[in-house]
Formats: sequence, C-alpha cells, structure tokens
Amino acid sequence: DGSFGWKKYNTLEEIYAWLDEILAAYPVITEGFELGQSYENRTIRGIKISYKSGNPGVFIESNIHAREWITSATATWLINEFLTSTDDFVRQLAESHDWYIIPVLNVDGFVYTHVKDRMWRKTRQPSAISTCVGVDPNRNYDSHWMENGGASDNPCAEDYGGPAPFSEPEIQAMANYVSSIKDKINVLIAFHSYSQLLLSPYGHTSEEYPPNFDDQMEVAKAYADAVESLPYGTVYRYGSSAGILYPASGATIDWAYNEQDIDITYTIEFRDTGRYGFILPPTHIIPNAEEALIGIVALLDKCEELGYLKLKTFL
Ligand code: 0X9
Ligand code: ZN
Repeated sequence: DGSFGWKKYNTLEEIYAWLDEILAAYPVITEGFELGQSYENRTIRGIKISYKSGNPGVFIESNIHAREWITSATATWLINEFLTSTDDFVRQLAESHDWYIIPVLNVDGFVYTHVKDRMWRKTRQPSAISTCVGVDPNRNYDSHWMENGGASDNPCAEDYGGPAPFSEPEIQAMANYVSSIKDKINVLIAFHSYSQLLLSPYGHTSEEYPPNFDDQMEVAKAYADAVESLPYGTVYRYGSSAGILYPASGATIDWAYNEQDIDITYTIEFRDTGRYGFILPPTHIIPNAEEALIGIVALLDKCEELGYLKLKTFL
C-alpha cells in the first residue's frame, strides 16, 4: 500500500523509499552504497552504519532467496534499531561495530514474488539451454562450485548452480563488493528462512570440517542459548551446512569463508519450523527480529571472546 512498516511485509519500492528516508535522517552515521545492477537492471542497494572508525565489521546479506521475506523484514528492523533504539544494550551493540547490510540481494526475484509467484526462489535471468528461468544464487559463487552434488546442473531445478560460477550479475556484484572490503569484515551472516538453524561452513562436504569448527560451534551455541532465553524464544539447532542440512556448494558463506578469509560466516535460517514455512505471518516479524538481535549480540560477544573481532589490517 506504499507505506513502510513491520506489521506487514514490504515491497522493494517501499524498502528503498524507507532506506532513502533513513539515509537522509542519519547522514553522519549512515552511508548508502550500491552493489550494482541486477539482470533486469534494478539497483542492489546497501547501507553502512558506522558510529566511529576502527570498529570490527559485520556484513549482513538478506533475501538472496526471493521468497524468504522474513529476512528483509528482519534486516530493516535491525537497521532501524541500530539507529533509533534508546536501549543501552542495543546502542552498545550498534556503536561498537561497523554494519554493512544488504536488505534485498536478489532484487528481481523479490519483485517477482510480489507481482507473480510468491514461491519464487531463484534469480530471473533466462537460460540459454532451457525455457526454465533463473539460477539459485546461493549456488552460484566461485567456491567448490557444483561439487559433490551440492547444486544441480538442471536449469529447471530449484538449486540450479548456473551455466558458470558468477553467471548471475547480482552474485558477481556482491562478490566484487565483499572482496573490495574483506579486510574490514570480521563476520558475515546470510539471512535465510526457514527451519531455525545456524549453519556454518562447509557446505560442499561433510567429510571435512573447517579448522576453526569448534569455535564456530561455540559461537552458534551462544546465539541459540540467547534466543532460547527470551520468554517467547524459539529453539535453534546448529552445525555445519553439509553436516546437518544437505550439501550446498557455491553458497555465500562458503565463498566468504574459503576465498575471502572471513573466519566467522553463518547462514541463519529464521522462523518457523514448517507450520507456515516461507509464508510466515507478519505477526512473527518483530519476535523473529528480536530473536535475531539478542542472538547477534551473543554471537558477537562470543566472537570477541575468541579473538575474532580484531582489526584485520593490523594482524
Ligand atoms: O539451500 C540453501 O541455500 C539454504 N537453505 S534455504 O532453505 N534458505 O534455501 C541453506 C544453505 C546452507 N548451506 C551453505 N551455506 N552451504
Ligand atoms: Zn534461503
């Protein structure tokens, strides 16, 4: 209806108009940036929030999958909290990190879920070899691309990896941007739904585990415990992506971990566990976002304790 809020899910147009208002209202602390253009030539926008220089960097990717609307709703709610909250606990979190947040990465797919097919997941670039449209953008990064059955080579499949790594302009744009600032990023989180899971690398294999897997699990436990401590808090399970879910190669977090030296990367699968699935009622937006907020506080506290928030340029 043109108005922005968290009592309903917003369109891309509403999200971008709200982002403009936020950038105008907080010109010193915020900075808008653009990753680039989508296949259908929409701009992929992000916001950086920085209260002071020298903070560790936290990158949040959301709505890489088009139908996972709770992810952009949660990302925008967090942006708003970081800028407007008067709660000491939230202020401390907001002010002691530099935030890079992409509310909607798969802009074409997201628009398509609003106007045509609510259950669309992939990008909207046509295939040269099939009438099926789109690539699973979370299988399109150049890291163990297509390995071990972690993606499909069938253009009609929901987990189609694409004709080549980085075939999708949205994913190439994301990779270029993250590479350009990787020395400033300590933690990268990809928001997804649903299942209430914290998934860490690797995605391409469950035969091997990352060198800092024990630390990753401690970090995940901190998030899950914090969420469960809320009166209405839900239960989050955690493990490696390939270990507890299924093999998924070429995903954002694996590329960031394997190829960009970002040592803490997570996929968070938000509410619920299947009752509503992707069509989560908007009454869940604020409770889900509050869970994400308290979870991220605990996650970053644990990262700090384990030494992951040091400025990388001085290492
Ligand atoms: O399959 C996916 O891309 C993610 N699940 S979803 O239901 N949101 O589509 C999970 C990806 C986790 N795996 C890796 N990060 N490798
Ligand atoms: Zn997803």
